[in-house]
Amino acid sequence: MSCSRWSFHWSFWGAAARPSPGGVCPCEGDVNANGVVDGEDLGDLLAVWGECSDCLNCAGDLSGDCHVDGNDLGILLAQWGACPLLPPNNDACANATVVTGFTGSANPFCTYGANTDGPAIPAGCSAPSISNIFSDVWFRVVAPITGTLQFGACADFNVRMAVYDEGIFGACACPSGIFPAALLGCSTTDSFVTCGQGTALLVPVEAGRCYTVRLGGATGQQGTGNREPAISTSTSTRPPASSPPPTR
Ligand SMILES: [Ca+2]
Ligand SMILES: [Ca+2]
Ligand SMILES: [Ca+2]
Repeated sequence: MSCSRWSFHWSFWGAAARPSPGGVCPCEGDVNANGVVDGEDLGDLLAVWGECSDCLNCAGDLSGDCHVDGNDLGILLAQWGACPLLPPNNDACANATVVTGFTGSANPFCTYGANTDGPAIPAGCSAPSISNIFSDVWFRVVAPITGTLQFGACADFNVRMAVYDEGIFGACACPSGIFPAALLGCSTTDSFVTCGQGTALLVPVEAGRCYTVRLGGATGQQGTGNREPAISTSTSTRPPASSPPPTR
């Protein structure tokens, strides 16, 4: 089990939007992700009216069709007011959010109202050592290539992270239960140049294998942030699976 701590600099990460715990997770219509749908969101939506310049990173496109138009305005107006006090959708490991993109764009997450459903962390798995990851939310990654998975997060709270292997039956699995997924590594909040409270792990991964990422906080710590998955091939190049015999 690899339990090293890793430090990086992410120049593309900005500060998280919400500074203090005790809020609510953003809801549909909450364009600026501050827990309430109001005139600020309306202004943000109208400011990007029309076709999205980036379909995957278009905050005003609430309907997900790469256009900011009357449909999105209708969604916003229907959600007007404070976002409901609901736990995040990926609060339970069984409902982990599937990660498919490995780009540099920001991917928001929120732990307000999340329960701690992951197991305790064994001593020595991070520096400084942690006993648990509280108010955890979950993500799943099926590695598209064999290489190194870098999973990082930049948050507005004291964030912690763990990465687990797939189950013994060769499928995605959670770290609790009769056949728990094995812990591969964990990390605590570190300081970064552009990220006040961030954390990251590097995990060697195999193509097609499922990995489960757990994000949470220190005791009593909840909040929002951006996660950043990245994957790269290992530095050693592998020969092709089969090479034709030389001919002359
Ligand atoms: Ca808002
Ligand atoms: Ca839309
Ligand atoms: Ca949870």
